[in-house]
Parts: sequence; C-alpha cells; structure tokens
Amino acid sequence: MIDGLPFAVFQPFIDTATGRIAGVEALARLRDAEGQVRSAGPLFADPKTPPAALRRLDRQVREDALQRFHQAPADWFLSLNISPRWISRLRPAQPLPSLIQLQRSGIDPARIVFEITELGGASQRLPDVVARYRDAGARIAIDDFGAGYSQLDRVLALQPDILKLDMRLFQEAARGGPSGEVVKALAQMAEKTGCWIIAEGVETEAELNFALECGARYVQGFLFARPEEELFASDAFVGRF
Ligand code: G
Ligand code: G
Ligand code: NA
Ligand code: MN
Repeated sequence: MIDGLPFAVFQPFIDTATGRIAGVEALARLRDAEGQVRSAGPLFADPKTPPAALRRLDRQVREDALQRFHQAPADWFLSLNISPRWISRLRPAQPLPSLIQLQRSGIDPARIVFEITELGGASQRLPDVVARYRDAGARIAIDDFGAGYSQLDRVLALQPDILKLDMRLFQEAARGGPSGEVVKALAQMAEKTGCWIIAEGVETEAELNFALECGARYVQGFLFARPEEELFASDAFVGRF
C-alpha cells in the first residue's frame, strides 16, 4: 500500500535558443493526511513496492498532470515518466494505459514526451513500446542517459527523439572530469543527427555554460526552478542567456 494522495508537480525545461520555458516534466509527489508533501521517488526505486501499486501511482500522477496541462501555453510540451519495471512486465499485445489516458485527455500527442530510463530490465519489451508511443505521435526520451548498464547499441536502436544526460554524469563532466570531452562530443553529435539533448541537474552557471557548449537544446535544474505545484508563468526565465 502507498500512503498519501498522489499528485504531479512540474519542473520546467528551458529552451537554450530563446531562454523561455518550452515544456515541463511531471514528477510524482504524495500528500499525507497532515498535508505534508513527499517525493514518490523512493517508492519507484524500492523493489519491494508492489507492481500494482506502482502502476496505480503512475496512472494517478499522469491523470493529474494531463488534466492540469490543459492550462499550459499551447506551445509547451509535457514530459511523463514511465516506470521501466512496469514495461518489463507488459504482455506483448497489452494496451498501454499511458496511451489510453493520453488519448482520453484530449491533449495533442505531439506535445507529449515519454521518459524511459535505460534500465536493462526493460530492454526486451522496450522496442515495441517505443514504437507504439511513436505511432501515436508522441516523442521518446531516454532518461538518465549514460548511467544505465544497457548496451549503447540497443539504446540508439530505439532512435530516441531526446537524450536526457544523466545528472551525475553531466555534473561530473561540467566539473572538468575525465568524461567531460566525451560527454560534450557525444551530445554535439546527437544534436547533429537530430536527436535533442537535455541537460538535467543544471545547478550552477558553470553547468549552464557546459550545457551550452554541449549544444543542449533544453536545460533543466535548480538554477532555474525546482519542481513546483503550479504551472510556471510562460515568461518566467526569459533573458537569462
Ligand atoms: O522528483 P523526484 O526526486 O521525486 O524523483 C525521484 C525519482 O522518481 C526520479 O528517478 C524520477 O524519475 C522518478 N519519478 C518521479 N515521478 C515519477 C512518475 O510519475 N513515474 C515514474 N515512473 N517515476 C517517477
Ligand atoms: O530520474 P529523473 O531524471 O526523472 O529524476 C529527476 C530528479 O532530479 C527529480 O527528483 C528532480 O526533482 C531532481 N532534480 C531536478 N533538477 C535538479 C537539480 O538541478 N539538482 C538536483 N540535485 N536534482 C534535481
Ligand atoms: Na525523468
Ligand atoms: Mn533523469
């Protein structure tokens, strides 16, 4: 069982070309009886959380996010996290609840990004799931890219629309760590092939500068905003760079 009421908070993506918000990611939170809010992250990470509970949590958070996204500016996208553990349990012809919800919501699928981490356990079913999201008109992001233990060829064979650089890998690279030049070259190459790069975990000006050197299309992080309950004003960050 999961204590508390699930809901979505939003964290913006900033377009590095305009300095404006281009979209938001929905992240799960739980509100307990006393009104205290906590992250649902530990539940997603805990292998003991029952799959049915996770599935319900994901569904409630998506429902809340999709409903409230009707209030967002028309050119924003909405990024939704998909649990890799759930994907690995899918039967081949099973309908995708996230797609059914999306279709019912009336939100244009072209405005939706599904974020999937590159966890190895999901790889069997992943190509088929990705194809179905894509056929529906949504985009696919590989979350925490570079931190998983899956094979690079498998991840790239999915032809993701977006790579979200893993936060720790990115921050380490920005600090001038040994991976820095490789991360930069990889990001630049991805952008050249039409795959967007998102740098997440941008906390400092130095990290923002490194993200710009990488050619990242979007940046996300505490330098701009933490996840918040309300949708942001569309002009919140204009002029920062
Ligand atoms: O924002 P936060 O610190 O709570 O996120 C912690 C972790 O939980 C992150 O890895 C994030 O991807 C994951 N997470 C947050 N919201 C959701 C969600 O709605 N669904 C799934 N599957 N994972 C989520
Ligand atoms: O796995 P996923 O990438 O969805 O998890 C994103 C997590 O990272 C969320 O918990 C979010 O709150 C957190 N996050 C977002 N921006 C930053 C940041 O700039 N610094 C840190 N430390 N965490 C961040
Ligand atoms: Na994510
Ligand atoms: Mn991530």
